[in-house]
Amino acid sequence: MTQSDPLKALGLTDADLTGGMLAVRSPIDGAEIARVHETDAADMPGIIARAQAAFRTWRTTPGPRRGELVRLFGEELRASKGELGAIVTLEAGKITSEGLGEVQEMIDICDFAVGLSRQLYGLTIASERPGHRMAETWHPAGPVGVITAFNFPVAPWAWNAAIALACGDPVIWKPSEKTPLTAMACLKILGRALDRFGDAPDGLVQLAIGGPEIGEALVSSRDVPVISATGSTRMGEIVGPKVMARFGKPILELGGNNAMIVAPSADLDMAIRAIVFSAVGTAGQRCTSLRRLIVHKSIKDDLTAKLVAAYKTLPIGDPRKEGTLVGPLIDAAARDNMMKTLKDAASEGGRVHGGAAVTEGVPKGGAYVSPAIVEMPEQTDTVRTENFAPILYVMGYDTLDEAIAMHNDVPQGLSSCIFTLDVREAETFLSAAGSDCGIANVNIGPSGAEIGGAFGGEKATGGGRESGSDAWKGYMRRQTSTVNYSAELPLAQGVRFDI
Ligand code: UN1
Repeated sequence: MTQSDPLKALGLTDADLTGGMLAVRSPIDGAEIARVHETDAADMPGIIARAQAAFRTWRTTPGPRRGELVRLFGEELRASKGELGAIVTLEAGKITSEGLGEVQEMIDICDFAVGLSRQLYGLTIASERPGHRMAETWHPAGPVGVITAFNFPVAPWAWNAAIALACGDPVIWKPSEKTPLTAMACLKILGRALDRFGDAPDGLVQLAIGGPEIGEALVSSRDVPVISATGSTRMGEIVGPKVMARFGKPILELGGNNAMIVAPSADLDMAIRAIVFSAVGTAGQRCTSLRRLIVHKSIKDDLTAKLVAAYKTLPIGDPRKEGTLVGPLIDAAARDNMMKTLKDAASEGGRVHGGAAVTEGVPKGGAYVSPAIVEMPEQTDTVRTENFAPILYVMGYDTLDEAIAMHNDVPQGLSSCIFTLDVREAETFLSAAGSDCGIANVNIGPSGAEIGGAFGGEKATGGGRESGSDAWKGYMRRQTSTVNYSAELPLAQGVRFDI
């Protein structure tokens, strides 16, 4: 298969792939695969106006009919899963199975959103006044700006888009500049669903490709009431306050610094499998990747030795090749950053295993590395900083209280887990005094969450929730209404105002 095959198969034309200013490189070998056209920042007001016009029609289209569009999109995604997964691999460097898994996550959220389109439930509330009925109703919020990152180029967009569409909101998508092709391919697939759907308004889902000025246009527009942004904490620190300053609703999914506590009773074979997948999968470039291992001192040396041995057998290389488990980092800058971080950790007393650039047996031009394990004497500032690379810090603990304190003593609060067979330890970890993260697991690694739950985290992770549970409420506006069906006009709180 040539590199352009899946792109062409999904309907991307030479005009889409050539003649633009934005060079797209595959992390597999650094080769340029396309030059795409960026959106002119001057066009953003028009794009936002089109989304507003689409909103006026879409908000009154019945929810189940909106769900029908999402159902068709899910069908089209099923039909194009192989090609879209291949583009994720080509553009983000994920191994084939993870590229396909990301598309599956899109399909899953479509299924969820189809059901949701018939379940945008409100409440009836007991009124204190006789002959009155109180209710809470959810209405579409308006255009949703979705800003996504390179590491999951399509699934987080789909979490937002499928839910937003079911909720009655148009979508404007600004993908990472590193992964515009997956975004363009998604719009082609969605286009097929829109054709079959028939009467969706123009401009229901629009793509805006480009740099910070595109994001800025979305973030600062009062006509884009919801901004859902995935990326670094630094990005969220800029986006969040700007959206709030104009009273928009930010949904932020930012950095993670996810840990696993391994207790003395843990099933170590299972823990090792979970650790390796979470720390090394996606070359450590998930926001849910395992970055810190907090291990009971009685088993620390044994577990570390087993992990170091397991890391030595990891197949590193071309992510398209059957059997590869570690593909490339996104680019050379990510590799340089990893190497610098390892030096910093070593200078803080860390003992580094692995963590070298790999040039043999891998495609030339890609940034391949051997994943690193770093034994740390304590949780230092370097450990507290998220590094988007396969670096796993190992630290020891004596008591569970100490482990939980260390666990929570980082700025981020996305995902977390404990491996233990002791129900007291497991429940303590999940309790109000346990993990402070948005996601907390027992005997499962921190990555690879299903779409049915709300996804997101606390503290520097931004507090946003996307995907399942009642995250849909973030895409709607809440209306409390009281209807008086009596012939009296009693006032609340017993207030008297007789005229
Ligand atoms: C991300 O890295 O931004 O839980 C999303 C997971 C995936 C999503 C990760 N379902 O690892």
